[in-house]
Amino acid sequence: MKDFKSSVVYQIYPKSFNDSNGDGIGDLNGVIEKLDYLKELGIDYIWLTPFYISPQKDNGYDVADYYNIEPMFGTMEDFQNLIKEAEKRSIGIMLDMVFNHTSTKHQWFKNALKGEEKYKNFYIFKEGKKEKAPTNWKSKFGGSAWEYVEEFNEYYLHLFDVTQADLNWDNEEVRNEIYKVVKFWLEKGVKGFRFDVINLISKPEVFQDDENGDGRKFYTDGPNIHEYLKELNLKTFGKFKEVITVGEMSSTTVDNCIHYSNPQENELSMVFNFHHLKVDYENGNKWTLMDFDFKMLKNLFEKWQEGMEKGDGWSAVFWCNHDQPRIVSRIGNDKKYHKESSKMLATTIHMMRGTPYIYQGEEFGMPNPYFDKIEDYRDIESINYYNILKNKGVHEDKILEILKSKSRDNSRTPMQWNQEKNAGFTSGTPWISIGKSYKKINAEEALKDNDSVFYHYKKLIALRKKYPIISQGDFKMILEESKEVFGYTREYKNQMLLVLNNFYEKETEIEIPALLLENHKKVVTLITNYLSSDDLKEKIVLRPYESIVYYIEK
Ligand code: TEU
Ligand code: CA
Repeated sequence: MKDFKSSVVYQIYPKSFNDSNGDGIGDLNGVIEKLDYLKELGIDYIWLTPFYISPQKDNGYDVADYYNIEPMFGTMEDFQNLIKEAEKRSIGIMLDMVFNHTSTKHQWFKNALKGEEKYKNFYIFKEGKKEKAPTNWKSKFGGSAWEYVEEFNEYYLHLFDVTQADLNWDNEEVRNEIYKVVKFWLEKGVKGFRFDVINLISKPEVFQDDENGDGRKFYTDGPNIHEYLKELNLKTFGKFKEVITVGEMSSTTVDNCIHYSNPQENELSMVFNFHHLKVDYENGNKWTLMDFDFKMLKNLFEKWQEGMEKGDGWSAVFWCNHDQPRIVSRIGNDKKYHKESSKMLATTIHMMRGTPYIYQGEEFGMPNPYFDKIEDYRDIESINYYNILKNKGVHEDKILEILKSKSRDNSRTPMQWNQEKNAGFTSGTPWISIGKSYKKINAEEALKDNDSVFYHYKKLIALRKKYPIISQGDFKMILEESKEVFGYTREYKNQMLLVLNNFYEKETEIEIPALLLENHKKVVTLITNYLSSDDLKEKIVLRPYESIVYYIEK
């Protein structure tokens, strides 16, 4: 049995991973073909984003049937085969469960639209007038969170796209249907679950206008959320001790996340939060251009690392996923310091307290694709905001600049496998264009180069297996005042890790606090991103994006 604290999860967005049959869309057999590659990297679990029946308005996060596989991804037999082949390589499969909403093409919603009371109660319908929605809440993809249904003179709630109707978790029948779905996949041998925006499922009793926000304060970490998660745990995966779970928590708090993930609570194994990925949002607004705020980033890491540790909670630690631009383009430097900055960012995450998640392509430093026309974009959120900004009078060029840095499609371009046509992703026409960098930055090149980003990730994973301090140690931030360096220690028994990361191109000298230099029995440099780095001493010069980890025994 694997321990999730010393495990590493690899996220696959099947549509963009590997196409086995030339239709331009990645598929489950494509994943099977690449299992040996993932085995080489050393990961423990694969999290697959949704491949269920879906009209694909939001690339599968709009589920129309939880029990069947969208034919373009493959068949149930392919899926069983994937489980079996992964298991042979000691890799567990984690599934993505989207239970805040269903597609409006789901049979439940279709029945609701026919006026069947039972199914109307599966969703959140509220009375309203044609001119005025029940509340002023905003959808996370832009526009109102309510859609009017003429026949009923009512609105239904959709926190995301209008084709993603929110489920009514206060209805016990809905909860039982959901538990059935989880059990169905458990019986197929699934080893983990990622629950999509799970902290948004419990809606308030009274629906009212949000005077100073978009409504999120009423439904985020809502009134019955902990009760519902406990029930989900008890009625489904709780009996399967080896199954791991991670909840995607939108706009959440440390206290709630402790509650979600403290083992005594019997809710989830761990949680994602996104606060550290909003440090380049001007005044909290994603659709702007801004350099990342390093001070804010450091403060957030400190707050979450120390807070979660105090409450015995557990975090998923990560930079990248299918909703986020590529980190080497966002915080690193994907031109001059591609390797150095990719490795530094990797070390920063993998040495923190939590379970690291790697998003496909991150392991060799895949950058943003730098699309320069609107036709290249596929993502519903990007296209919605393109129109919203256009209507606000923002200049086309400016909008394209913003999308180039912020669009979710930055992470969704095909996996760059090699230098061949379509980066080796498909023999057909890819559903979304390939990134410009693929000739230089791809998996095959990375595997040929001993000093590549890939081998750095591989080493980080191997170190986690060898040194319990990496999963068990207590976290403390050091060098708080540094404007360039994020430094921290981890402590466990008589051991210590000292982790130094220069987030900038500028060379910088740091002073190691005297206390950390005393009484050493043994000091080893565990990993760095230069051929060799300074030994541990009072003053250390960090070169551009240099990152060093010292292991100390006292
Ligand atoms: O994401 C939730 C979510 O909050 C993000 O989509 C967020 O709104 C966006 O990145 C901010 O710009 C999850 C899935 O990861 C995402 O792919 C889905 O679109 C969404 O839920 C709806 O299911
Ligand atoms: Ca295919």
